[in-house]
Amino acid sequence: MNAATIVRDDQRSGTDFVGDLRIEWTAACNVGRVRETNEDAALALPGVYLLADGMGGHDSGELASEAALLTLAQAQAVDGLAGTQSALNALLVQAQQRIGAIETESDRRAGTTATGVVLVTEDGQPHWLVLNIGDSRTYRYQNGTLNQLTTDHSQVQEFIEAGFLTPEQARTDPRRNVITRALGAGMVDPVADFRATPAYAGDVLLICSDGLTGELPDEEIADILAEAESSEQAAQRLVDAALALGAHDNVTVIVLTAHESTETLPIPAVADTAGDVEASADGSDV
Ligand SMILES: [Mn+2]
Repeated sequence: MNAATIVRDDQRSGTDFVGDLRIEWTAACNVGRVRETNEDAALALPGVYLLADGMGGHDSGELASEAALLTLAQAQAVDGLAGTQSALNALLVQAQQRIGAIETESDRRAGTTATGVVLVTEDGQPHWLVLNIGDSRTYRYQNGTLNQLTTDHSQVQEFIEAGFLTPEQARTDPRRNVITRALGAGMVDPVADFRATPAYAGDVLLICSDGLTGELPDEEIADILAEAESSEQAAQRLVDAALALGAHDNVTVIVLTAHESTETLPIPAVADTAGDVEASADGSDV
């Protein structure tokens, strides 16, 4: 664990070799044009790519997002999805305790979202184990289509599911900042969603805070990903597009692309999403 791996007010890129995959990633975290502090943070370690969007006012949101990521940075991609998921759940409990200990100057408790992926081998096949708590998002861009792999834990998401709002209405609804799950923020136990999907060379993942999706509809995000020639260019252009639209919140993106690391181990370029596994927080389905 290394505090230098936290990305805030910065843009960093790297290449990780994990199993048979070469992962090219860029994490960009920008304060935006309105907020005085940057409560977002990103983390990239080989096979672990996560971000957190903190809340709580003064510096407590910054401390909360950093505490969450430094705790989750201890995640080891142990063999198997179920073992990794239970290790992550234990780390989420630790993170919740650390965040609960952050002093705040108001009655708003420190808290944070967390989302992203851990690359895990299951039955010899690499999988993205997707984690989410709150309203930050993880997407996969594949064959020209942007698919949100996570479901927001927010009041407007509940209105969408009830048929009261369209996703586009929700994006600008005044209630869009009300989240229903978080790490800390006075919530009782951290309840994350997990989902596993096979990882293939050619995969493009986008992990982002609501400072991106609050400014840009999915179609515009997909267009930027389609035209970018690298993870670095995609991340830069996504942040630039949010800034051009006013960047009313902190904006953080992690773009990662998976490539074959060797020529002797061909991996199908098109994912078979029928192999997806969805699981609840208790891990019973993994
Ligand atoms: Mn935010």
